[in-house]
Amino acid sequence: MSLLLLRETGLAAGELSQVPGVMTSRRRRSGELRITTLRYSIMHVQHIAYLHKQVIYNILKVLFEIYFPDLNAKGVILEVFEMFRLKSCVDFKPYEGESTYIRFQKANGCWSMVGDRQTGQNLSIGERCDHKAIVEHELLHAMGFYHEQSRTDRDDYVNIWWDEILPGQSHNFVKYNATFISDLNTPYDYESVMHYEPFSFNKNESAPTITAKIPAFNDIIGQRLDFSTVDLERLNRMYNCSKSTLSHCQCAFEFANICGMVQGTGDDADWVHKKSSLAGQEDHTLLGRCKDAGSFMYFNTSSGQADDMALLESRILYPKRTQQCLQFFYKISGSPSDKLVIWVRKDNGSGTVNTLVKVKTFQGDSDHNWKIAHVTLNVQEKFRYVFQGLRGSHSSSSGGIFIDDVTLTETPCPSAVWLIRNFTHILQTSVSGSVMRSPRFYSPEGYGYGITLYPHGTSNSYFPDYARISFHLCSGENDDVLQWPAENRRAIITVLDQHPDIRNRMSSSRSFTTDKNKNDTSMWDKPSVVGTFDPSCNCNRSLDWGWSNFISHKQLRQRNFLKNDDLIIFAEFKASIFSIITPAPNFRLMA
Ligand SMILES: [Ca+2]
Ligand SMILES: [Ca+2]
Ligand SMILES: [Ca+2]
Ligand SMILES: [Zn+2]
Repeated sequence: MSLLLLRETGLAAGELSQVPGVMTSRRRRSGELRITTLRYSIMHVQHIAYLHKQVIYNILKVLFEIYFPDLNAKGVILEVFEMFRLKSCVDFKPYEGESTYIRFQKANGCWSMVGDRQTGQNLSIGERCDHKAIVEHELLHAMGFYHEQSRTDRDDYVNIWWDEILPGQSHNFVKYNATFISDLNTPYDYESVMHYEPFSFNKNESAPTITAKIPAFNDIIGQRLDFSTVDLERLNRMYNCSKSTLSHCQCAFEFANICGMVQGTGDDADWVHKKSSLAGQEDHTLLGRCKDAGSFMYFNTSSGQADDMALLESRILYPKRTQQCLQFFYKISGSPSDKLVIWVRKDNGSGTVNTLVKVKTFQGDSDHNWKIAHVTLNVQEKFRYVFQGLRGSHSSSSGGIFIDDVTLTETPCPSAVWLIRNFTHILQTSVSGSVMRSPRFYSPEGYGYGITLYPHGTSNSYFPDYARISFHLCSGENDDVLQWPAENRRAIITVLDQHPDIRNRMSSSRSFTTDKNKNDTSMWDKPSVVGTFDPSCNCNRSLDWGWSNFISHKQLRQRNFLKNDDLIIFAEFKASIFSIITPAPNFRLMA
């Protein structure tokens, strides 16, 4: 992987004057998409009749208004449905004439009614509301949840500064008594996605309207990453969920039963369930930080014969969808000729799961650190996934193969993964304007693209305490047959929270849809024409478009964003599915 770390002077990213061949002194708007996580309008119609306690349906009927005008918001809404399916038993289906449903609109602001009104009810994802956590917040309202600061016991946890609240907005800070709402036996949660941030509906820019009684939590309240653990506990309690809609399984190997995995027989050796011990022998879940905890699976390649192998097989799994993603962390510390091979064991028609199909091979190299891996499985019947450790033929190994934090989901694997090591060091040694560019990735359609990361923002950034992360197109081998400009495609960038339990991950995710009317006209044209040559990818890179406040340095240090000091960024660039569907007049577009 080639990283370019250099200091740019003077220009904000995305300015036209960076483009070779375009002589312009006009300073156009920079590549700026400022998601207003700090201040966005939420309007709530409060209906006393609809209780926090009230369960609506586990399957919510949803209707996108005809010609819902925002392709990106639609994409975000569909992704949020998947988050609910992954993290709860709530599901969504298109509206088919039911008497009660949610009608998504692009109205003024981000807002929802609270609870089921037993009729078609509106939920607005307005301008700049097309953000994962904001859609989650509004949907939780529709499912019966009020704001966290509306809890009966909130005065034990926060101060409300009534004089600082904008006129007409004080209803957003109302507290309800226990006969009206229930806390579902969960504690007050500063981290809830339903909590306001200090500067919500404030009159004066410098005066907060709500502050935490423990000042340190002022940095936490108002997070808009994802559901908190307690948000999910409540959602799953209220909707009586015993498991999620989408099946998933995971294993951190912290318990002796190793999640029901079994040792292969007829092989040469076994995988060993090992506890973190010496330096270089730590697991990935806890990185050796907790005494007497932190385990992983290990195949020793330092002894034995060439081509010796050991199989570790999952319990039998029953897929609901036809595509799965196996994500895991691995480390090969032995010989570069050691291999980790992923297989699937399927039913060969006899009713037993015994036919092996090879899916992907990971080869050892000189990098003896933990790496993240993704393997797409396309299984439709009961199966096991299998880890095969294979000792190299000419190995002079003093180590082995490590596996930890395995997750299987029925959602697509990310199409691009950028792993940046030693990020704390990068933050310490870079300055405003320092820039790193990812390798070139290819989208499923064949577009080349990359991610630009400014650890301290551009040199003139309003947000020096934030990392700017943005998207750019790269010239590539398919450019002659692709459609240009590359419009109506969604770019999605996710900074991964590396929590071992996927349900507790609060990753930071943002997206936009390419639109030549919103950006500089040449932005999505062929990078070979409008881009600048970069030897690190041996390709042309176009101007980047993204977020100067993608993630704050404070936030990066919280949770598991910098686990093992690795920053992991996922990216997608895909056709917006809605742009393909051209509905006839009076045809209801549903999704
Ligand atoms: Ca572990
Ligand atoms: Ca064995
Ligand atoms: Ca053998
Ligand atoms: Zn709200």
